[in-house]
Amino acid sequence: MKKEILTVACLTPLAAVAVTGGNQPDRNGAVCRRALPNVVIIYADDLGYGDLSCYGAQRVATPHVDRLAAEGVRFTNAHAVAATSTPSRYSLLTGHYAWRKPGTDVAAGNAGMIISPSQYTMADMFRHAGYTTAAFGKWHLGLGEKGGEQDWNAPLPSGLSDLGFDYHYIMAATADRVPCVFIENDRVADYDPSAPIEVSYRRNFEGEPTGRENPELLYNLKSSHGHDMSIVNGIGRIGYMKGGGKALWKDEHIADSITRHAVDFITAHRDEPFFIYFATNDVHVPRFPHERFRGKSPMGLRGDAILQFDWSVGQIMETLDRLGIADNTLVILSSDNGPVVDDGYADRSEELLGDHRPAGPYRGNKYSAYEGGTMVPAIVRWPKRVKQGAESDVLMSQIDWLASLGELIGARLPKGSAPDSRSCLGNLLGETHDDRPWVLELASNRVLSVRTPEWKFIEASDGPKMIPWGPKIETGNSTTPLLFDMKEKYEGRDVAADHPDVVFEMQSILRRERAKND
Ligand code: NG6
Ligand code: CA
Repeated sequence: MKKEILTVACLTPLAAVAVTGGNQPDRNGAVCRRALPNVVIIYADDLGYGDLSCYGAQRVATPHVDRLAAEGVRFTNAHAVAATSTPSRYSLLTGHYAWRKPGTDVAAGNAGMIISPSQYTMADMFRHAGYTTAAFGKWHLGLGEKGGEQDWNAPLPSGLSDLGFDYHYIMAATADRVPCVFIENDRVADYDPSAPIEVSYRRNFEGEPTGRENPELLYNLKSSHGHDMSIVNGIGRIGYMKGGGKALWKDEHIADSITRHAVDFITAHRDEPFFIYFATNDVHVPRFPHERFRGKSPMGLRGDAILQFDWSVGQIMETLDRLGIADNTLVILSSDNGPVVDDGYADRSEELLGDHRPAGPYRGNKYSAYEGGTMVPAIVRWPKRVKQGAESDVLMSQIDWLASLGELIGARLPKGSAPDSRSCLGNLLGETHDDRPWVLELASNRVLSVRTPEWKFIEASDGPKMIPWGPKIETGNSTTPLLFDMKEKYEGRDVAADHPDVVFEMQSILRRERAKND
């Protein structure tokens, strides 16, 4: 089911004046199309607020990311919408809070499409404005119409082309979930007809080894919890698969493959405005970077994966520089959720962490309701308009990036689309400092928090204090509501009892927002 694509190649005249300084389009829209800035979103996976040297990391150096920060604006109060991947990505790409929609929690590798083709996405927005659009890397938002029923040996009947992407080269879910193959434009890339692919999240296929029964076959990485089903490339995964042959990825080549495809795409489309969603596999588990990076950080494989992420950023920038288009490309770098150290593989990241603080000064990690779950690095570089070396502590959320970028390119969003996204373009470009009055954060157990410039409120819930399945992470669950004064960055002292009025106000915000679902 394809959406009708309008071929609006131009900005509205008003926006054209703002961006081009008055260049008017010719009849084919050529001038105005080229005047649009390219937009590249570099979206890391599980990269924490404290994981980059420009955010204070000492035990790992990230010179390419640091360059973006030095030449752009670095945000110190930017939030992902959720503390896990699928709901964060869903919200970023649709401008609709994932908690409003059932079925948006961490997706299996054979989940059906979570964003429905009739929803308006960020990619639709760029495509309608005349951009060529592409997605690379981690998808994790489902493919095909019905979960569990995809035929991976034929073109998928629905996928990213129905969501506004002209081109895609993606992983269906995460590197720790089957199927372990890349999907290029709805088909398994490098498909190997001699090894038909079967996938199940319910049962294994006859005669296929698993991490649980054949741990001796885990020659690249052993699991620390879970990840004991199919074995691919000597690494245990979540879910069962059979076949794949030459199409199966090698984890050590994932960053190279994703990056090469993005570089080729940029090179081919250098003369037209493009929007790229570049979603790296780094630094998610299983961490098994290329040998160029393995052993290169003192922090083990997690640190090595950060180095590999930085390299990927460098490759994108080098390509933009080489083609002479870096100055007219708006690059946004961020992460889908907070960091996690041991997330299910015995990669020694915990033992070798030393005094590195992946979440910086914040409490909690990925999955948590505490700030460590959603506080993420965010950097915007666009030399044409963004001041160099700026820093901003404006309160912002990725939920607003769709509307903000829409304002930048003069997009007219269809009525009812991106309902939770508000433009804060000035903030995103470092030109204004208008705090969002509040930001909503979704923890992995669906508990909602409200963050304002001054306060952090976590609603009451009855879940466990610690994540129950393995990683040593505080959830932030509490049977009474929690309130923290964010002058102290670490949420250590609950002051709810001292400020019943603030607690009431925060509860009202949640009530009002939830009521919009009805
Ligand atoms: C968890 C996985 C974890 C990771 C996470 C999703 C186990 C034991 N843990 O269930 O490894 O894949 O899901 O991470 O299987 S996310 O960043 O994609 O949301
Ligand atoms: Ca993630």
